[in-house]
Amino acid sequence: RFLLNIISHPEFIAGRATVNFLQQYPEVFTYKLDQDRGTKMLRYLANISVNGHPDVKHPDKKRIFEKPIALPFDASKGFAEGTKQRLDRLGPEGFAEWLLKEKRIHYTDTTYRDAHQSLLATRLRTLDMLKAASSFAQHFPQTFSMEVWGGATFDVCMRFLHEDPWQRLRQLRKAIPNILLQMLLRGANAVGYKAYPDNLVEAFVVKSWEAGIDVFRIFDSLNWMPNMEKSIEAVRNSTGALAEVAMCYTGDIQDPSRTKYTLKYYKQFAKDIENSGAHILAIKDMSGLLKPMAAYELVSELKQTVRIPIHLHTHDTSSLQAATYLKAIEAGVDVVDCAIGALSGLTSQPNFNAIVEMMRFQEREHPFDIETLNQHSTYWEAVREYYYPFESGLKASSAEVFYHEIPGGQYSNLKPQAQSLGLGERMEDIKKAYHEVNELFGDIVKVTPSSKVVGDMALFMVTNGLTKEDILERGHSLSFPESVVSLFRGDIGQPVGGFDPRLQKIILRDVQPYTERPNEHLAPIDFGKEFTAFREKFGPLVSETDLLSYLLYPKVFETYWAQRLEYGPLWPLPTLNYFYGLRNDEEVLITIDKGKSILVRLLTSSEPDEEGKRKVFLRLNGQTRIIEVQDAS
Ligand code: 3PY
Ligand code: ZN
Repeated sequence: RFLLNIISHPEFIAGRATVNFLQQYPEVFTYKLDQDRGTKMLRYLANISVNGHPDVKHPDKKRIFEKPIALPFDASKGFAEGTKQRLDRLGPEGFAEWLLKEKRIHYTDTTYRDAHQSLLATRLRTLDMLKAASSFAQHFPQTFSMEVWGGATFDVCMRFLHEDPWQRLRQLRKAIPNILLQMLLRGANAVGYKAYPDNLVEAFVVKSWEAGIDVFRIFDSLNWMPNMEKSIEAVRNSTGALAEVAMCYTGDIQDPSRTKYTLKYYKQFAKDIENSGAHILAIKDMSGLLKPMAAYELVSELKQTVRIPIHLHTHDTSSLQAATYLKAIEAGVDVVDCAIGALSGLTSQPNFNAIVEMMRFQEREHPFDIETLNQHSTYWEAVREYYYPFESGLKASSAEVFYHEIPGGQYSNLKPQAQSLGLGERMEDIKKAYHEVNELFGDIVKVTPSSKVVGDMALFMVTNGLTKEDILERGHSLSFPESVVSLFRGDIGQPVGGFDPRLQKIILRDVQPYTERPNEHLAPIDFGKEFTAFREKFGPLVSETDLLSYLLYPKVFETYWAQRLEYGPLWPLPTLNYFYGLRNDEEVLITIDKGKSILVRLLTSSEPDEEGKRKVFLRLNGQTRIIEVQDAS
């Protein structure tokens, strides 16, 4: 099998295998990792069936799920050429010129990244995506891009889903060969919450590109240009991808009392972004604050300011954002971000299906077959049910967002965070505190990771019953959350207009702040040395991309890897069984590899013995197997 893996590898067939072949393509080793997959998966299923999934705190045992029906992919028809082939043909500059000349409005589908990050705590599993991906790509080759990676999906894959984010990307690339794949990159913070060494960010960009990313949307959580420059350089110099650089939109350009983030500010920022080498400018409205008339004004002005295409992103928290898209489209925006109907709205993106209908018979219409798009939505509606434990509980949109300015991606996380601190009933106070902290911090841009700091501070104030005045008057005697100290030290960069020196002194006391790029304080990674040490620690089966996962999230990777060895790859497990296990007498057919399936039935389980262990009786392909599971209840 090992030899077969090598000789059937595309690089080997193409005659490009070098002495580094095994290091470059460690996946040829996977046969070892995946030995005995059936038994390993059985172990997972037995455990979940007895103990439940640790992430599902209160399962509704009576809940009935409908079977999601994905639209079939017709392999005989293949894929029509799309934006991916256009980028390959024209290169990034040529592609951006083409886009700029396009009259039709273009759409990015965010279903596989931001939509579920914002609605379902980022829990969507690869298998559910793969079931619809090729069919979507076959039916809608005219889609501009699909945002499928980055942001919080990277660590959540490993932390909560037993998945390798790199494998997810490679699988999606294979399933969607004709549409640009897009990711969200937090500039100097890569896909993390803090600054990383420059050469780690660069290596991350290169490997992401190799694994399938075509569009890097780069942003900085404080709108600080120096934090984005290295990532832009990496995309431009070391990949053939598009560098889409974002200005985060906050405040309200039409409110005369908001003097920091004005139209003038955004125009200057857009100019700086264009000068930095961006192929596309993104307006990243992470909280959904860009109102329709403001969008018209902003986009019209930016169109006069820069000569690169403009891509608009928003969250529909207030329910106003379809109108924002309409006005932005009138003003000439080139691309807008939408999520498939069933995963749209509220803290997610505006409804793809509805926006397509809005544009029907209009001058800038980009035709999409609405019936097929609706059928896709029906699939996602059924899939969404599986993830009910991760719903935010938000039932309606809310204009309150213009007051608290909480980003869509953070909103659904803040509640569980509050609950874990015993503040579940105090959401109203937390939103108020969030607003107050923003004022206290001098109106800063709030998006990962700066939004997390504002959230931490808000929770700190509510927990301790503190007001803004208390912080300013008695702050010297308070012990602030570590993330707050770190922000004021300069660890995630410099905010627009700098920090308020009085507050900075209160929070930092004797700690010295700095204003250089945080990454400049970090020693570069010696990848050769690190890789050797990494393999010594984790064995020969870990790959170069695993090393990047480890360097970004050491503890998370360590746990993920231990579970990977114990349970094998769990992505092929149906979501229903992944989260809820099997009921007595339930049988499931699981495709664990191309053409290889296992049939599993849970027969019964014994009462716990004196040590609390249960015997779980299962049938694997007709053979009875007994697995001992420690009952954790
Ligand atoms: C992220 O960084 O994950 C975001 O979605 C920011 O909006
Ligand atoms: Zn977003």
